[in-house]
Amino acid sequence: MTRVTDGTRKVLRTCPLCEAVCGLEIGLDAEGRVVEVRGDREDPFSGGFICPKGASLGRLDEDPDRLTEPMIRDRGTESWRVASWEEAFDLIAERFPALVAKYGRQSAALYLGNPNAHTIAGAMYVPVLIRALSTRNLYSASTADQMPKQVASGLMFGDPLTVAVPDLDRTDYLLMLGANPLESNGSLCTAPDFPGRLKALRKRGGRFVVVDPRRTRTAKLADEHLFIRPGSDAYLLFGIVHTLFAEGLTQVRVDANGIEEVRAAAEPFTPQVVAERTGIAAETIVRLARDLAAAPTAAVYARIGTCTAEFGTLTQWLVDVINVLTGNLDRPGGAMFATPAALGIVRTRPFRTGRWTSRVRELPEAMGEFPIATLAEEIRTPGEGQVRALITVAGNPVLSAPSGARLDAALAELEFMVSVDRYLNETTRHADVILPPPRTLQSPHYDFALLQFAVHNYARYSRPVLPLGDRPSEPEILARLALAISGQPSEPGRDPLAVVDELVIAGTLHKAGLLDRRGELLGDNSTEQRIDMMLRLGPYGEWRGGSLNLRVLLDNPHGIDLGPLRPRLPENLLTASKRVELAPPQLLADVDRLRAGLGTAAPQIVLIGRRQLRSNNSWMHNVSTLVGGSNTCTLHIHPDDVSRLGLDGQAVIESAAGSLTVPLEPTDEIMPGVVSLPHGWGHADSTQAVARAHAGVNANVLTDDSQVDVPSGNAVFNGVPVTLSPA
Ligand SMILES: Nc1nc2c(c(=O)[nH]1)N[C@H]1C(S)=C(S)[C@@H](COP(=O)(O)OP(=O)(O)OC[C@H]3O[C@@H](n4cnc5c(=O)[nH]c(N)nc54)[C@H](O)[C@@H]3O)O[C@H]1N2
Ligand SMILES: Nc1nc2c(c(=O)[nH]1)N[C@H]1C(S)=C(S)[C@@H](COP(=O)(O)OP(=O)(O)OC[C@H]3O[C@@H](n4cnc5c(=O)[nH]c(N)nc54)[C@H](O)[C@@H]3O)O[C@H]1N2
Ligand code: SF4
Ligand SMILES: [Mo]
Repeated sequence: MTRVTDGTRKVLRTCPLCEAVCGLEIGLDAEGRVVEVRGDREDPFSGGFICPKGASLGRLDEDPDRLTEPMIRDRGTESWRVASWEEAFDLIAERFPALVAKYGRQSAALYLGNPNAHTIAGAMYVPVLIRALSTRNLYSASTADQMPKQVASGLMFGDPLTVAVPDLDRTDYLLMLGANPLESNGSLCTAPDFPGRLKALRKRGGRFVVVDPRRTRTAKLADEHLFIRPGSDAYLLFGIVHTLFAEGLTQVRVDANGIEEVRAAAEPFTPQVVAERTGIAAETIVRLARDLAAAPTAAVYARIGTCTAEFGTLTQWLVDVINVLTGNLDRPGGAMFATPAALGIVRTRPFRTGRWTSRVRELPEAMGEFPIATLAEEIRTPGEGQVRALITVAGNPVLSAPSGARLDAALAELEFMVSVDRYLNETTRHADVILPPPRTLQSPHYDFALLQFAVHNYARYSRPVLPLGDRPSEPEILARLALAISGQPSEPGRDPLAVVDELVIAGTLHKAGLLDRRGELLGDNSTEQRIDMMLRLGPYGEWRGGSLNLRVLLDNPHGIDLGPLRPRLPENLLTASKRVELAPPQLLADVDRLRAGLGTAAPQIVLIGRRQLRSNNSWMHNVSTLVGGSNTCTLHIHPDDVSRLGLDGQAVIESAAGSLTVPLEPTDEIMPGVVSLPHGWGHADSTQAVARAHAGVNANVLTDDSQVDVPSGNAVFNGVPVTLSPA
């Protein structure tokens, strides 16, 4: 894996910074400093692709403002001091269990942020923490992101992780809504070099259409771009479904229940009726339906612009309804399911939501979580079960949750808070204790979550490339935190990580009837042995008639190609009927809300978000090579709106939730009546020097936590009514 040239060594590992899972080749000097980062050309999935963030991995990992040691804050002050790991865990063991004893289990809450989808700690060790907490107050970035897709998929296929992805490399026609992979590099569609894959689609004669209120870089690459009124994607998709039925274009190829119910539900949404609401002409909607039906293969794909919206779940449902009705679900070139190498979470019962509801607003749980949109009121509303203590792991909800300013104020009222995070930032400044994870290069990597959504089957494991020294790994931090909140001091000489891993290994092998094979598991430590076990028990695994195990991945450090996506139905269905459920009652019930929306007048100006290539939510603004230029926090606005409203330079933007003063960036790449502000900014008080100098404003001051997508409880960030006035 390592080769030595003039004192530097080259190491290989997966980039953990976004969902594209690119292979990297990293040059390290004798002191372990990163001197160069390139795309790994021998990676069979990413083929050498790299983006500016991956290229800055060294700068990010070596950021001098990163925390390297635990921090303790003196209560009621802003004054922080460095502490030892023992002192930090002892303080938690002293305070946390006492609070829970006083107020009950539900008084403790956990928030899990986005990087948990990218780390081994998040995938393998967060469950230990959840078990130790045993509270219903679980929250994550999922309800500010993809929960609508998971609820729709869960109800249709029985498992919320059974998410169909466009078969990008083989499709003839791609309809993409609310995604901008040329900036984001793709989401819920793991595809390194997404731009190259889109160019290849066109080159092989395929067609690709983008639906977005902005003419994005992705839209410019497409054959056709359609502007759409924010929040109206469900109307457009229903118009397409209506047309498919009206013109006899349906050709269902999978076993599905509910086709007639879908036809009836689509009845009122004629292309003529939805045209005004969407801003897309009826003839265009009819043409889209005909093109989707006529293409040899086609896929509809819709991402964050359509998830974080008023009708997020209905939109995600209709995406797969169209994939089914056009005969494209589960066939090459259509929308397919990956076959990831590692054994995933084994569910045995069909997915349901609402098994319990939140205390204050009675919002249903989904996947065991409550919507992040209700956390602030759960903290601020007195009564039994009021949240008094919070743990955050890899999250910055003050900048990423709706009504961020309200949440900011709520966090200040907590009696105790612990954050596992690499920075002292807008959220963690409220903590009593911050526990920093080690550097990325000191951590192993395997993409448990993201390879579930890959457009090609693939596996790659990276060992840590730098030694940990005497500090704990992030898995160990989580294991020790789980002990501390349970009031158990960590015993010297007892490795809590090995204890956790042994329990999991024994339990899994017992269920599989393979306890006698324990001795065969490979790996330098118990984490690696667990990974080996999941590979052996996975669909390509040595214990399942294949040959895959950890040894194979260690021998292939560039990663291995496990072949194109292959049909999975009905084997991967977990619905009670063992058929695709096209018309889940819970979703049909929400169609009334959509119909009611047709009658309401559209607001004059609505706010949407956008992503920036050299950014990642809130936490990469402290690297000078990444900020500045196009990566600044400005309000995109159409020049006609600027002159109509008499604006100049800056404007005051106001919503039901709050107001901000923002610099304007007039551009005809956005629809009139729509403005766009990126999220993740607002670092005016930051202790991070570069981020403070490029502060921007918190877009989520404007978003409103009282608005959620009903079936999933997901936050609504796009289509927020706002007014603008001169600053
Ligand atoms: N208005 C608006 N709001 C949005 C969105 C939007 O489009 N518009 N998008 C939403 C989406 S899709 C998401 S995913 C959420 C993100 O919401 P969050 O996950 O809450 O926010 P991030 O900014 O990703 O914060 C990640 C945190 O993890 C820390 N971190 C980074 N790496 C590690 C690590 O290895 N270990 C640990 N322990 N910590 C680490 C960082 O320092 C940072 O504090 O934001 C949502 N908010
Ligand atoms: N460079 C970079 N990459 C990232 C991130 C980042 O912050 N920066 N964040 C990561 C995360 S957490 C995620 S979840 C993914 C998200 O990945 P994507 O889903 O590709 O996210 P965006 O680039 O924000 O693209 C969303 C698009 O939706 C459009 N849009 C807004 N409202 C609507 C609407 O109502 N209807 C339609 N049809 N379109 C709408 C916006 O104009 C925008 O172009 O990106 C990930 N990758
Ligand atoms: S596209 Fe994503 S995974 Fe690839 S180098 Fe950039 S940040 Fe890393
Ligand atoms: Mo996200």
